[in-house]
Amino acid sequence: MMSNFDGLTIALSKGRILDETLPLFDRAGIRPLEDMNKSRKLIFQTSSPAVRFLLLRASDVPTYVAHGAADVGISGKDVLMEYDGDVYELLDLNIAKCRLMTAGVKGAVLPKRRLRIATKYAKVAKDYFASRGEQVDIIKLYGSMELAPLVGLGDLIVDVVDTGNTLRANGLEPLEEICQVSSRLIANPVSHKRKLAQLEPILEILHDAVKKQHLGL
Ligand code: PRT
Ligand code: MG
Repeated sequence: MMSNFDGLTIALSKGRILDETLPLFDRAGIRPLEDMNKSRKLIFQTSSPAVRFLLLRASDVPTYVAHGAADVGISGKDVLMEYDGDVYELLDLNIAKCRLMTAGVKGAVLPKRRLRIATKYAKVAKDYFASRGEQVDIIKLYGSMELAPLVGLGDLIVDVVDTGNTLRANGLEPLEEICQVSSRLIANPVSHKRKLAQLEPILEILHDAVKKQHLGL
């Protein structure tokens, strides 16, 4: 149906990123033609015939962009740090902010042996502990990390934390901050060259919208 679409394809994900991104694109005059939160569709036409949105799992956005199935996309820095493929990071949108942190059972004393880290952020966790000269064993998970240390799966977790309420509700405490996280506009390197004329005005408006949003305007 849209296979010969030659405009700009933008990959987004449901939830926080969509909720905080749509107002930014709105400022650029780009609005989906139907409610992306209610529809079951995965491809959305917008008020600009030259722009369409894809709705993906957050962790799949860099994959679509790296392979050129989407020209640009919006991804959390946490997701990008785990991703191996080739994408350009064009703009820090300063949205969906949180922190990557280590966390453990409240008050627990860590064992002296090599630590086991339960996380979906295997690469981030490995690099973080290696940078401190600590060898750890990574236990790869895909979600609900808060559960793991409560039932003896791992000594610590590495996860993104916003308010910390989820950790507290599960008897965990945040320990160390690994880095700050926000969402980034990423691009396929070839699209970035080939579609620059189309991309540049949108980039400029987004850049401006981020600045204004930051100043509360
Ligand atoms: O949920 P799904 O498996 O589809 O994918 P996802 O979890 O990667 O997507 P989504 O939409 O939950 O997150 C998208 C991006 O939002 C992440 O990649 C982060 O960059 C960013 N972000 C910002 C967050 C949070 N804040 C956040 N709080 N992502 C997840 N959380 C989780 C947190 O881990 C905790 O379990 O939300 C829960 C509530 O956080 P607290 O600390 O406020 O309790
Ligand atoms: Mg989630």
